[in-house]
Amino acid sequence: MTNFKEQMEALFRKQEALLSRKNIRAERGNGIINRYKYPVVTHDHIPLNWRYDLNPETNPYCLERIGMNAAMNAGAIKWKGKYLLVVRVEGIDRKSFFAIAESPNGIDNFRFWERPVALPDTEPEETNVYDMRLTAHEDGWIYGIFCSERHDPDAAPGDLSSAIAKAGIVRTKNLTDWERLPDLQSPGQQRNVVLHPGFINGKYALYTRPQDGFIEAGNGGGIGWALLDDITNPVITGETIIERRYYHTIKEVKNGEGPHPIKTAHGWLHLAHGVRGCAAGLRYVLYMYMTSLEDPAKVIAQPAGYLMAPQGEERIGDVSNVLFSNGWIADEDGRVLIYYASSDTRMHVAESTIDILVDYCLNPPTEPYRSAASVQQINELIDKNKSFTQDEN
Ligand code: BGC
Ligand code: BMA
Repeated sequence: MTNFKEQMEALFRKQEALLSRKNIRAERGNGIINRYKYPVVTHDHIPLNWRYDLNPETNPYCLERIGMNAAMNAGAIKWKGKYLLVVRVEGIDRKSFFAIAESPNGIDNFRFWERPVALPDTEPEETNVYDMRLTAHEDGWIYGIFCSERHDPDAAPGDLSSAIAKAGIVRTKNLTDWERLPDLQSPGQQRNVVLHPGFINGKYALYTRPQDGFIEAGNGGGIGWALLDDITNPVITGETIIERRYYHTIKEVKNGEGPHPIKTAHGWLHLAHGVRGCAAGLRYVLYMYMTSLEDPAKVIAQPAGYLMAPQGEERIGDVSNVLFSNGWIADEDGRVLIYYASSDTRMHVAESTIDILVDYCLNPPTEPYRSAASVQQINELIDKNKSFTQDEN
């Protein structure tokens, strides 16, 4: 009791050491991306005054009063020279909410703003919100599209798991005051909805992920594309699938758009997640594809397989074997910072450049769909390499 002050000071010191720790670039791997050693945001980064009662009178044992479980699936934006993540923070009560963490360099020193995001509470049935994608749109607003989840009113009595996932839409000019627009109206359920940054023939354009049920993509088939006349009355009237799922690939069970695509001289770079089922449950990896500059819904490049899969400590967490990304930042100097969460638990950063990611998308062989074709691809590379292979004697 008497050492409240010391205990609290120790907590603040420990947190400050974590917050100010310099991140370290991992050794060069495959050349495409470079991971950084330390997670950039974790539940330990959540400000102590959101969790502890700092008054020794009312908290004599110096206990944490509101526990935090995870900091994950963050949207990202560079704003006024700072790198911002709109983090999905999840409490020990399993409710998630959004909170902005800011870094001066994008790779370390992320600190949360004073309070969580004040998301307008317009839907009494809305139980959980998560996975916001940020888009600074050509119309001058910054939009956030997130998943809004509620219990399925038609669930059988006693079924407390069936839920309905919809896309909620907010917008802001200063990332502090948020205006909530009506939820996206779509024939089925939606998760992973992302706003394209520019107008397409004068319309707002969305990457969607229609799904039959709460978990199953079912006939939903993949990443969709839909145009909206009016974002303040967001009704999907037509939706085409542009990036499909396939048997025996990394996206056999589900896939979904990550953050909004990045424009390059060669086309739009897309980051997405692919899911397959296995004995250990679902496995989420990150993959890339490109669409054409003239038509951002037309796929022009699909390197085979994943860009990043859970590795080392990333493999373990609340929902193990998951990498998920809904945020990246393309810097003015061509650097790309990929923010990704591992196993629904913590946020990391990996680094690349526009040039490398474009080269990566355009040059590797495309999905072979069959083992025999994979072997053929390898043999072609060996043949091509013959005159370059180093002497082995
Ligand atoms: C969880 C999400 C998850 C989804 C589907 C939701 O209740 O909050 O993290 O992606 O269920 O499993
Ligand atoms: C969901 C996603 C994420 C999550 C993933 C793995 O479908 O929307 O929220 O990271 O599953 O649990």
